[in-house]
Amino acid sequence: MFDKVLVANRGEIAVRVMRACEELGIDTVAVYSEADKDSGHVRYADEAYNVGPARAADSYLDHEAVIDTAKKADADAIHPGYGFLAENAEFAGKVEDTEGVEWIGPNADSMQQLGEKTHARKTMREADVPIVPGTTDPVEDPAEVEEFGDEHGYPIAIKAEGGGGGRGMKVVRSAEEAEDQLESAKREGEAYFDNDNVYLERYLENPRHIEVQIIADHHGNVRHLGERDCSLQRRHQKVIEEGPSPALTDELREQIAEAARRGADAAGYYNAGTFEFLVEEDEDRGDGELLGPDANFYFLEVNTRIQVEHTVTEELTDIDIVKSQIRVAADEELGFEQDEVELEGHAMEFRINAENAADDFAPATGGKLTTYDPPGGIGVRVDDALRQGDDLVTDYDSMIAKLIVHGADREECIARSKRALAEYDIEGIPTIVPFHRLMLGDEAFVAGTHTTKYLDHTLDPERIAEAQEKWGTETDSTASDDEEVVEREFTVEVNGKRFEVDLEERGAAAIPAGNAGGEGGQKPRPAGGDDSDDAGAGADGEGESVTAEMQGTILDVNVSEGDEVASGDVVCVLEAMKMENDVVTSRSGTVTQVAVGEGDSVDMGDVLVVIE
Ligand code: MV4
Repeated sequence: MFDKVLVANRGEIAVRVMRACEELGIDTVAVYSEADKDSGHVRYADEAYNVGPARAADSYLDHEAVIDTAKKADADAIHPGYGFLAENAEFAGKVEDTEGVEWIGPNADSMQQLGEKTHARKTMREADVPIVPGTTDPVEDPAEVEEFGDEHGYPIAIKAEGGGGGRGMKVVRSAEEAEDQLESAKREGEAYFDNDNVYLERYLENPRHIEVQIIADHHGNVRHLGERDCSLQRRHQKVIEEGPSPALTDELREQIAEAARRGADAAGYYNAGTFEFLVEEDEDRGDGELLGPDANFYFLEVNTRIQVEHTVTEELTDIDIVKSQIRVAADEELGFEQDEVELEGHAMEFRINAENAADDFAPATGGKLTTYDPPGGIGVRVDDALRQGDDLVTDYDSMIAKLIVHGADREECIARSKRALAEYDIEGIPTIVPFHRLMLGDEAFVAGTHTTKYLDHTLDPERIAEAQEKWGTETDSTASDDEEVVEREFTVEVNGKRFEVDLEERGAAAIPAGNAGGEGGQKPRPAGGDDSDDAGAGADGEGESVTAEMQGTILDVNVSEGDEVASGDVVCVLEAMKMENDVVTSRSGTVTQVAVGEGDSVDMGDVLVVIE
């Protein structure tokens, strides 16, 4: 097993991964950007390293910075979380090629091959996994699109070979649109993925989005952990995920999951992954009716990483997927058979995004968590990295936490979710908690008949506005600080290891600049002595008097009239800004006057002692 893992991510998923490490007895290394100095994942880690500026491309996405940090910290593996570098085959390959550092994920070759959608379609077709009717080779000519339309009818989806998620798909509704849409799909593919190859699929008008969790080891064991239903999406962003799907019979569920398992096996896949499917909805399906084994389901793509919503499956199976990822990456064998995987009850995940749902889900642009009091109790799990008092970091995505609720069945899960969301007390920033509460009372969602089109095309925005009005909290968008931040630099030694420490003191008054030219006087020195050779706080370089560098209280006077002092001697101790500062003279001579006594208050510039 690994001794130390570097987590190449931030926020809740970084903490989630570190928690798994903690339970496995593995030390954790965080990386952070300038924007994340005070973030939760940095607090949680055993060690933390700055990898660059706020801009992700210069920090979290900097391959060399991350790998160099792993080497420097002596980490023996890297876990990428989701997002950032998680699906970057080139980065995975670089980690694989780094002596002494393992990649916690699928091998770089499978990431590369499954990332190429035409290749993935071929692999799945060979493994008897149904793919959406269409092409597996790139199309170049609008005539090919029209031929496909003649044969299979419209609409047709033109997809980028390098695409995925919400990007690089164009819909062709008639032969007239073929040329323009083909051109536009190729342009997008080139711009987003550096690859202008596109392929065709029959476009399903109103599908459900079902995904199957896979975990596989290096010993040929491939298991599926059941499915999740992610049909509630807004502009390709999932907002609520649940499992099992409320729309499938057990028979269809088993067919889809088994297809995914077969596909993973055929692709030689290992570690965690998700197989995405579209399931054709039956337009006439009423409440209480389910999609059975006759329904069409089609493979869409593989996500070669842990996903945000992996927690839903963890609640259903009682399997810690992140721990499993780490174990299989360390060559351990999966400790359970397929028939030992049992799904219990029902689970839902609510993404807690710092967005105003009533304002077209606009992300918050700042703010402070003046109140942060998450729910608890039976069946409630909160994955986050926040504490009350934290400033919102707006440089990355807007998801600040996840609420995951488990119940004996969907009905209990919904009731429990309503309860938990009502308990969730967040003030200072907007969140989509009110939107979630709306959904839990929404007819289509509660009946489980919503599809991927529901939020974008059916739900009345007026109802979102009402929910926000009813359940939204005051936000403090002006929050961010005009408070003073006093920065100091120290070198400290901990257990024989040297660290440069940047200390940021918040809420304190700024340190006055001190005597002009008194270079050494700028830094208050902690009591206990400082034997550096700088000029000394309070000593007036030219003159005869030692003056106060800052406003404060005299704690102790160390000299009396007539005393001989040498440069560097402490003449008194001044307490300022909750610190004891030794006031040192830079002159040698005789003390001719002591102007202060213990307990006196002094202002900056006041004479303390005079030396001749
Ligand atoms: C489709 C589709 C219908 N038919 N493919 C959107 C993201 C991309 N990765 C795949 N997507 C879709 N592909 C065919 N042949 C509908 C979607 C789609 C969708 C899929 C999953 C979840 C939400 C979605 C929302 C809109 C469209």
